[in-house]
Amino acid sequence: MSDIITYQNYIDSAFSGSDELIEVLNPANAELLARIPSAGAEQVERAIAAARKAQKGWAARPAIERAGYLRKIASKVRDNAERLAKIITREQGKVPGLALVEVNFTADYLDYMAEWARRLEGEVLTSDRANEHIFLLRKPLGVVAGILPWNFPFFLIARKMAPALLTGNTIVIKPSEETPINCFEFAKLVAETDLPKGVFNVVGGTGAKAGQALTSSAGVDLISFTGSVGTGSRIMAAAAPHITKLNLELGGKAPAIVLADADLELAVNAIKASRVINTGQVCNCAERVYVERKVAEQFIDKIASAMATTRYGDPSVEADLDMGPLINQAGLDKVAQMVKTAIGNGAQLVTGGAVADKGKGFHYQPTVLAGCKADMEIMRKEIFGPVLPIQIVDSLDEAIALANDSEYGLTSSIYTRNLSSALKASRELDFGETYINRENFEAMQGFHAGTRKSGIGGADGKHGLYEYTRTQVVYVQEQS
Ligand code: TXE
Repeated sequence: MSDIITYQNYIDSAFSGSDELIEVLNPANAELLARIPSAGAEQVERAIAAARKAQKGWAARPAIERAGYLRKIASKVRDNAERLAKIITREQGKVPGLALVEVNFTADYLDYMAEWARRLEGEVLTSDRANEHIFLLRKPLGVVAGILPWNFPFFLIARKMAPALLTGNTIVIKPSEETPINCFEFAKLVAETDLPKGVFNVVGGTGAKAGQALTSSAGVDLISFTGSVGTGSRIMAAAAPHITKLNLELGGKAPAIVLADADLELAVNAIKASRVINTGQVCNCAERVYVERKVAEQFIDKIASAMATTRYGDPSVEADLDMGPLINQAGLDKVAQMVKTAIGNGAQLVTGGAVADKGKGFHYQPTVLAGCKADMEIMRKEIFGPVLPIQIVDSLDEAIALANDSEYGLTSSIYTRNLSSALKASRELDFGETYINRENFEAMQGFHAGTRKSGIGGADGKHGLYEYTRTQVVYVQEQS
């Protein structure tokens, strides 16, 4: 096992280890891939202190200079795209094509955020007083803590780092302990640039130790987190004593509404692709379907056939797969248990429904469940796996009411050829995003934000960028 790399924290532009290590496994075959440091409070505080020390100088540079560094890093990412994609496939389990999309999208995202350098704007406000000038300045927050999930681990580095750095903040990133290798490889690329010391830091570790230390620190000005509702809630509690600002993306339970007048082929293809992509581990992929009775049988037949043809396995070894494994044993157990409970509560298994016999990896069969009811766990909780539960409805109104009756409010979709139905749905669906006649992904120039337990604040575009700033209003009275 001599070729197993032990990665190090990246603090103040230097790599340093930890006594305690965490093993990173390949989810497709449970083989050991690498070891990473399990940082504790002392290392986390050192990273925060480095970021603090660097922040004022970083913010003092012209935004266009800060953007230049983002562009340099984007270029390094592109130069290493194939290698990085292979790493992501091995540690996260997504198929090579999608891993490459993730890497290139990450580079594009860094470039996109860099473009904002000349567009950061304050405001000049009208005063009620004579000879007074009111200026609204937009300022960085200070030190950002970025806590990453494992489903799009590489892109999430950029989603948090790019707006943070562009607006003059510095950052400490903690990748998920499930998928940290790509983040340490990213840090190595950053280290090859002349990015000033302490602007970008990475600490490895668990949520309970490194994550808790980061989110409960008095030295952090914004916590930007993507992950589960439970962890989001724990982070809010950790942030409470210092009233630290939060930006939380906590997943979804995206409803897909299929009306009788929909283009069924399009609906089937889009919903299937969305349920299979990244093995169903995407915050905005279709998690439940409401189909109108008139086309229900046809839709269920078609989607079941489509799901049954899904090619899956170990994406590092087998070519032309549609999906790889789930992230870990806990993810596999959760999906299996949810399907079992749904069937026990009366859902009909149309296809799939079992852990796949694929050696030691965490593979689950693509599954369709019909006859689901609103109160079933499978229609209410995030599955995060290749399982599609379907409920029949009698009208658009019923579908919208069921869709909205959820603790999540991230994304939603509707399939119809009727413009009025599409417009009514976009007006009444109570979600941060609504897709009409398509599924995910979201655009980098959009605004990815959920309501209810899906989170607080959002990411991407102008609105996402400004989440990393605060305003200061300056009143100037002219002297006579
Ligand atoms: O997420 P966690 P898990 C959902 C999805 C999935 C479930 C569980 O339903 O099945 O969450 O995934 C860090 N303080 N999503 O358990 O625990 C942790 O180290 C600070 C949806 O992997 O939320 C990791 O870096 N940090 C989601 C990150 O939080 C803590 C994407 C995410 O882990 C911490 C991922 C703590 N106390 C999962 N505890 C989406 N929004 O798309 C953990 N962490």
